[in-house]
Amino acid sequence: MKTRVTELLGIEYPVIQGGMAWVADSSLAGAVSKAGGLGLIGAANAPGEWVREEIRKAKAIAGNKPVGVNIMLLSEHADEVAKVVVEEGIKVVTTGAGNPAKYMEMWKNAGIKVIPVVASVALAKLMERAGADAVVAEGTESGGHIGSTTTMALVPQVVDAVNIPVIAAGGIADGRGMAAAFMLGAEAVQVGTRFVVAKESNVHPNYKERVIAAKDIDSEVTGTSHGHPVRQLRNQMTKEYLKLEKEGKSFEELEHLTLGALRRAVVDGDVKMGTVMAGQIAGLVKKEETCEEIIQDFVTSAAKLLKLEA
Ligand code: TUI
Repeated sequence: MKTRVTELLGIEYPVIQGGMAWVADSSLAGAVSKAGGLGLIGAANAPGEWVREEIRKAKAIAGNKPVGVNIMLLSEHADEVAKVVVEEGIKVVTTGAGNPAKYMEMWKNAGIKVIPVVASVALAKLMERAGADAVVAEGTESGGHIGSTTTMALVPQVVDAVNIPVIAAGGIADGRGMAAAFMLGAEAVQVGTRFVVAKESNVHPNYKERVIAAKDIDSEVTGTSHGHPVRQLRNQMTKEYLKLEKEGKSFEELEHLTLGALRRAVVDGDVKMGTVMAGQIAGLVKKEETCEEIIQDFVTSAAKLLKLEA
């Protein structure tokens, strides 16, 4: 399964782990990279020094294989983290929730491969012109902060609009989804939800159980009214939030429900009032497995469907 993405990143399999806030730590990222995919530390809202420590721990797990960092551009620490990745010799950076153009020159000068996550053709084209090495085209099926176009519609349109390789994300949790993404022109997949329940994932057992119990129709999108739509699994918090949102409450009046809520779910296991971010494909995720088992399942099944050598 050699593609331009495996060549660009120096990885064995075209499977990239999503840079999930509070979830994608050194344990998960190190294990994904060790298993031949690309593991990413999710910097989210964390300070630079936390990211530095996690990079070092992940490298110790992954050995000589590459580990990347995902930078969430809405973070107040984004400038600091952008420098930490250079100082720590990181070779791959993905970005989310914004336009990373202002960091591009610094990263390119440091030999970093830059892969912005985009939810539209317009941003994909802008990123190619700014020097991106690839893009992740992320459909609205994804968990967390999302755009509005589906993976099925977004991926081929981005593929036709740019010459750099495209990585598909959103709604992909097994080899069938991976094979479908390749048929749309993608050269790798980014996977989030299935890695949330990996053995090496440190999320609270309640969070894993909630993902494993999820059905196809169990996700909701909150925050649409103030321009930051976030997909998560339905619970008491989303019910209260959506009711208030429907009543036209302001961002300030809603904020108390979501402040620190991802941490409450991931770390404390409060899956009733916490934010349980997961994609629409959660219903397909049925068991806890090691990252190696997950990646091997993806590639053997996709290769069979695509009639390739695994
Ligand atoms: O970033 C993600 N997923 C995320 S970030 C996150 S933390 C967060 N929590 C609450 C509110 C906001 C963030 C949880 N999940 N995926 C990549 C992604 N990027 N999806 C959509 C976008 C995106 C959206 C708008 C990228 C750029 C953009 O506008 C570009 C511009 O020009 O500003």
